[in-house]
Amino acid sequence: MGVVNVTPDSFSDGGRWFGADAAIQHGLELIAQGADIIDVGGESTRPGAQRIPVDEELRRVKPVITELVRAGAVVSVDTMRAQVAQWAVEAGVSLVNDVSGGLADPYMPRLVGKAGVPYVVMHWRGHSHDMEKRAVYQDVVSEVHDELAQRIGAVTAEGVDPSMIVLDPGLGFSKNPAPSGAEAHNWQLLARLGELATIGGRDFPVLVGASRKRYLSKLGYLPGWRPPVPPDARAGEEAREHRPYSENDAATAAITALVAAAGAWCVRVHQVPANVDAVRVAAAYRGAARS
Ligand code: PMM
Repeated sequence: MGVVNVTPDSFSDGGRWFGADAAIQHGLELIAQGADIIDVGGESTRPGAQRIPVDEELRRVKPVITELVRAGAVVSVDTMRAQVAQWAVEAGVSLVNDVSGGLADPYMPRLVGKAGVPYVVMHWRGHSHDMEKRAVYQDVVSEVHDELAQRIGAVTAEGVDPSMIVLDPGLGFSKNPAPSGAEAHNWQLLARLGELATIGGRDFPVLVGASRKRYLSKLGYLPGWRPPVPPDARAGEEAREHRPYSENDAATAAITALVAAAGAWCVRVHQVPANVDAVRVAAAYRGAARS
């Protein structure tokens, strides 16, 4: 799944594809590079982000989704709002990707159930403006598992067909970015992905959104890399703390290989070619392991 963020402020690519034409071109490029699904979102969920009005979200995604559907792409809409999902489903998107797993908008599960499209239910504990303070767990894997199980119960009660649900551990969302130790929530979820997929005796497909996130920046600077010198104040500040998000593509591809080998159904990534290769590596590896 290739990401097209039509936002001025997303985590790693905010502003790059903000204009509709640039976003459409980028989506078409990701397909040409091997993405099977294009995920189009109009609202940034970076830590600390404030919400935007629904009209603005629709204004951002409408031309991009319309054009990508017209080009024959399999399109997913990344939204927490039923109103946006409804427009997108009518416009021809194949999948609703709701980072709140139906918690942000009570009308979402019923809408998705009626539409009969696949539904990505991500682990989420609250909106971005204060999600970091909710990163408190005794055992992150069992708590994420149990909270996802609750969401499955809630959305199926609203009419979502369980066979249409894709689970997502929500890397970076109310998860501590620490690289090791008891607080390394993202790494523990990745290492024990298989435990998350089985809920109520049923195995769900799993989507992993590891791409470029902050916990990868905590791995340390790449050999030979030097922080940029201000005047770019944001880049300077970011670089002093940890390496920039744009330097995380190789680490992302490494994670893709690991989770694909562990049986993940989909990876949501910003940069496609290396991740297509990583998926091929995992397929060959799994094939050999089976034989
Ligand atoms: N992460 C982001 C946005 N949407 N959707 C799913 N299903 N899973 C994710 O992990 C996820 C998502 C935030 O990442 P970005 O703003 O860097 O694209």
